Amino acid sequence: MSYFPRAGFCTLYVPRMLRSQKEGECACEFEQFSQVDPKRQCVVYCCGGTMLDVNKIRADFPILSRTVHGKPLAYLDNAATSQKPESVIRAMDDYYRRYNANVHRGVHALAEEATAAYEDARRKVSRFLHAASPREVVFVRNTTEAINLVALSWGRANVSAGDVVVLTMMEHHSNLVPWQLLAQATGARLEFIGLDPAGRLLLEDLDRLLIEFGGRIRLVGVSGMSNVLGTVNPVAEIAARAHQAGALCLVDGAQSVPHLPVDVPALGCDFLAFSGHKMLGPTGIGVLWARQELLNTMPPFMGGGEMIKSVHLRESEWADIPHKFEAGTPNVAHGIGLGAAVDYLTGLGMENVHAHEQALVAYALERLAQVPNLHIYGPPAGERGGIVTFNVMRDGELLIHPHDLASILDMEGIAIRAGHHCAQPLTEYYGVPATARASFYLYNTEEEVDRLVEALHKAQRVFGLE
Ligand code: C6P
Repeated sequence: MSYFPRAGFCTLYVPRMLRSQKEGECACEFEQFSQVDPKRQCVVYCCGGTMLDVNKIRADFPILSRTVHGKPLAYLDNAATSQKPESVIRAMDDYYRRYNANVHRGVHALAEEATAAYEDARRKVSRFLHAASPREVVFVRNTTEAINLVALSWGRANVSAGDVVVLTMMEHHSNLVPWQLLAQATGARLEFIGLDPAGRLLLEDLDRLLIEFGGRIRLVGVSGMSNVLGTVNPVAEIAARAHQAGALCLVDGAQSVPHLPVDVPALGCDFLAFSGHKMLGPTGIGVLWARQELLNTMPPFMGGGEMIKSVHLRESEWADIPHKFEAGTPNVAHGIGLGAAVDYLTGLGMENVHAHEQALVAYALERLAQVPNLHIYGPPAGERGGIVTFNVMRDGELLIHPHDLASILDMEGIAIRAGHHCAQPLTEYYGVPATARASFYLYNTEEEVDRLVEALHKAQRVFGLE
């Protein structure tokens, strides 16, 4: 796979040629680094390559060439799960065909090869996050399991009656329900950071809570990027404020890790949870990252094989981290698949992935703004990732139910999600039963956005609104 060389850095991404431009000119002020593709009439990269060669990338994803209801698939449901490149599928196939064995147990060749590949995947994830050591990478099933691990292990040991866990109004159920369970079991209370009208977090709420509850706040939990609004949250700022008050900070990275460059020391958080399946990897494998000192102090999450050093009838000694948290036979094939997904993303460069999505979401917001009766949730381009959630409504009344909208779009071969997106308190806050959501990834194109816009017009015609 090839990608454009990086010759400079620019924060101005121009998704399409502006009308005032001539062929070969770029609207970017650093024009010596910029190039324009005259055939597509569009800036394909700016300042030396922050954009991706999407056609080449699409060829790596077998599923993208299929049709749905006789139309080419436009897969715009990436926040639910991403598609998988050939290299990821091949890595897992290769494991089952050539060296399938259990890990960390046998001394035969297959077992050693499987263990080496599985632990290599852990090293890749560790480098991807800029973690201090692979020992800080705990393999779990998904983001949900990672957060439950923290709530059950760290939470039960460190949170008691009267303590406070601060969350936000935009959390996914996975970063809400585990804390509700902890609060019910311990007598701790939950407090919430609210939103401004554009769907940004009100950091003054955090400051107010830090003053009101002082040293009783044990943890601040926040999503790196909202799966509904697309808001990219100021995680480093929130972690710094939490630490000043003596609290820890957990980041739900389910939507941010697949789409943004991540550097855990720079983020300054204490826990980071994410899922492999949203970042080109398979389902059934996810990660909890935490600092070694913290993991070392935490009790095991589940008991069984793999997580022990020695076992006696009445007591046992735990294995070192990360294995202390990985009871039972792990998901070897999918761990290896996640390693291949990390290789793929690293090969493209996460800055480039992010830049592509920024350009695409800016284009989508501009085009969708021209669709009548469309209410778009969340902040402006530049403050959000590649997620656009909307409803067809007028004067606060839904004109088309999002499920009907998603069904009409499906008939056009366009996959979006409709519902509460497992963030029901947020849907309630906006006073609607559901919303429709298009979410982009590195293989999506402006043409697919155009098809989405066209299909939204069509849906309104079906309902007699246009
Ligand atoms: N959101 C969506 O369509 P799991 O299911 O454990 O892999 O991921 C849970 C999760 C946690 N946090 C955030 C911010 C998420 O977006 C998700 C998954 C999907 O929005 C499925 S509900």
